[in-house]
Amino acid sequence: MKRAECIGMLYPELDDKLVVTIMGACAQELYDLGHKENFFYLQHAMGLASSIGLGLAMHLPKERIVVLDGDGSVLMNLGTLATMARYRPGNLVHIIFDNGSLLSTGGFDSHTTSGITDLAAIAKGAGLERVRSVDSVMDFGEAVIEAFNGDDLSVIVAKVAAVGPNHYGMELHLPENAFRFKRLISERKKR
Ligand SMILES: Cc1ncc(C[n+]2csc(CCOP(=O)(O)OP(=O)(O)O)c2C)c(N)n1
Repeated sequence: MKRAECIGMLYPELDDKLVVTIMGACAQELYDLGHKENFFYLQHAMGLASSIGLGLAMHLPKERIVVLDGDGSVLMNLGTLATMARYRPGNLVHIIFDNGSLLSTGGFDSHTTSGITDLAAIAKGAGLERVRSVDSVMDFGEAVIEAFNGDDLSVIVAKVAAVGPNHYGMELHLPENAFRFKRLISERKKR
């Protein structure tokens, strides 16, 4: 399965949520479907999308936070899984697209290539309880619905092909995206 297919399936469900993505291919695939003000593409800071998502989830209990992550990024910040398990905000859904690759910087193999490292097992070992590993679009959709309908922190490790967009480039740069995202959160807090 391709990450773009999963993101396409997810896209209509994201309007009422706050979404944080990693940089590069994943961000581009979401952006290409049409930017929305509730999307924050964390450029450059590899590994930290989950930490930002965790912070948002803990401080905004009325919001549902979705993090779109990558295997390389999670491997760079494995401690995030233990911190998530410890604080366990029920409004956080952490989706890890595991393509076994550092795709956005040339497609180098990551440690999950050929099943060497099992991120779902690491997440469970870190203390996370709702962890699902999926490798079909159907199972991905089911796991997402289950996560969105539930009220416990969920991790979905989606095994995807190491393919991405055929172009990179956004009209929206990081500072502007960050300011607008923060403003949107402030507005929503007043509701
Ligand atoms: C600290 C740091 N190191 C390296 C990079 C360069 N970099 C940007 S994206 C990326 C690969 C990310 O891999 P993954 O999270 O698996 O996502 P994918 O690109 O495969 O979608 C790398 C190495 C960076 N942005 N920050």
